[in-house]
Amino acid sequence: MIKYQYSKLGFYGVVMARLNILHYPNSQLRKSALPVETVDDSVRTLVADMFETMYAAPGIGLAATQVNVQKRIVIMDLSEHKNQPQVFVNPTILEREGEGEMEEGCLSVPGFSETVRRAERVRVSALDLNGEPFELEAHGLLAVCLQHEIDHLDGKLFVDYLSTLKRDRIRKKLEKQARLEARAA
Ligand code: GNR
Ligand code: NI
Repeated sequence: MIKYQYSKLGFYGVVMARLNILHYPNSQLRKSALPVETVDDSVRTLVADMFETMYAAPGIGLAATQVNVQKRIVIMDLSEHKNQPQVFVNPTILEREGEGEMEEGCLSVPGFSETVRRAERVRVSALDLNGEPFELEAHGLLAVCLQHEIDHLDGKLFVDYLSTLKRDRIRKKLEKQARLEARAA
């Protein structure tokens, strides 16, 4: 179904742009994204560019916040062959159940991964790329990824679940990295 959306949109043959991914501690990552009012071509173009960006990174999920767009849009592809794109516009967690831990990484926190505790199962509502509402029950990696991405839309990062000590260490290393990159540019 999603593959259909993907090809129906004509993502193939369209010029897609690779977007810049913001890195922690960039303050833009702390903004709360606004709901999408209409799923129109501008949203579909953004989604296509987000896929280009996510696949190139490479990553398994991406929130619009990470590419400096304050809209409630999340994309994901958890498949081995990167052929199962999933899109969630205005995603909302309706229910959470249980608890689980998983090692998480983030394209906005490059080079670091830490264990994070989240709900084991979630029920999520969202709109698809035609603006049609759908609901989905998720567990495992999909549940983790949905919570991780929806956190991004609320200005939250996985480092927020870590101790201050760990978070500050990561922040200082990435600040230094950003300084070096700014000097090289
Ligand atoms: O690519 C990603 N991998 C990942 C692994 C474990 C838990 C969450 C993720 S999401 C991450 C991409 C990303 O930063 N999405 O916001
Ligand atoms: Ni992330």
